[in-house]
Amino acid sequence: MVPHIWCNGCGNGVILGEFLRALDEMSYDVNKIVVVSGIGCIGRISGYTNTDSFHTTHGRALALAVGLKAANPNLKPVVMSGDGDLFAIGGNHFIHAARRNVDIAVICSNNFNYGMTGGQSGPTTPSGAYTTTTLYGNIEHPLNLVQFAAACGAIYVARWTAIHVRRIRESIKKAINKKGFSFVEIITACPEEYGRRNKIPDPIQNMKWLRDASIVESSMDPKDAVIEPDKIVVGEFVDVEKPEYTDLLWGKAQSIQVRLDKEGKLSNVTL
Ligand SMILES: Cc1ncc(C[n+]2csc(CCOP(=O)(O)OP(=O)(O)O)c2C)c(N)n1
Ligand SMILES: [Mg+2]
Repeated sequence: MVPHIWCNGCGNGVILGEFLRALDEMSYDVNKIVVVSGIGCIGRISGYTNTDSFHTTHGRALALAVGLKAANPNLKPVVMSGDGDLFAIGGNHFIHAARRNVDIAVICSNNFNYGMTGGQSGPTTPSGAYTTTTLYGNIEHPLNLVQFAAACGAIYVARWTAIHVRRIRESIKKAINKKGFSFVEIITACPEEYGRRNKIPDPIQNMKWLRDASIVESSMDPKDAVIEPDKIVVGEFVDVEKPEYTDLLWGKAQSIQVRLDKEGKLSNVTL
């Protein structure tokens, strides 16, 4: 299957490489990992991993992963999919898998558009950006995936760009090791579809943009993790523990309520 199908300058190869390096360094039992992807350029990733893997229908990667985990809690589904797949057609599945805290590591390649189908706008396309469906500039407000994942209840939330290779690897390791719903957003360049229409057609120019715009702000409130034309806040934003859905389902954990005290600290109360 190698060389892969992704374009020059696309960050998907970086995601694949760092995922494989993470598994290798963790000495993780790959028989327990199931790579589940949706449809789109990044969706092809499930074909490149020597694990059990599913290239599912558009938007349904998380639905399939939840089913896998509920039926066989010994497995660790790793969902790798795109901004369009996870947050447009699949947005509803994201909300409820995160809310239920199902033990799944979600790695999202956010290239701000539907790369595979010719560069249409999607839920993360920045306001004013040009795409094949926003010829006069995007009039919509984009979804901030870090804020969204945190609000839905993810227990680990991080954002990096495709130039933060070592940070991506460490975050993927954390996401796989956490028992619950983890979310790692990776901003990836898409020179061919997004870059070409937004005055950054060259792969190197794209990488420089990601480098110059990124500001590492770990432990920042997710609501402040903005993405602006010249500023992409990256880092780890959520890292908490909560009972996991399939443990509750199979009677291995007790339900707890997470409460916010007057100083704004989270505390757990067993019900
Ligand atoms: C039900 C259905 N609707 C639409 C499509 C067409 N389609 C294929 S990929 C895609 C968007 C993928 O975008 P994203 O998830 O951001 O992945 P990328 O290609 O950017 O990596 C769409 C709309 C489809 N395959 N199935
Ligand atoms: Mg995309």
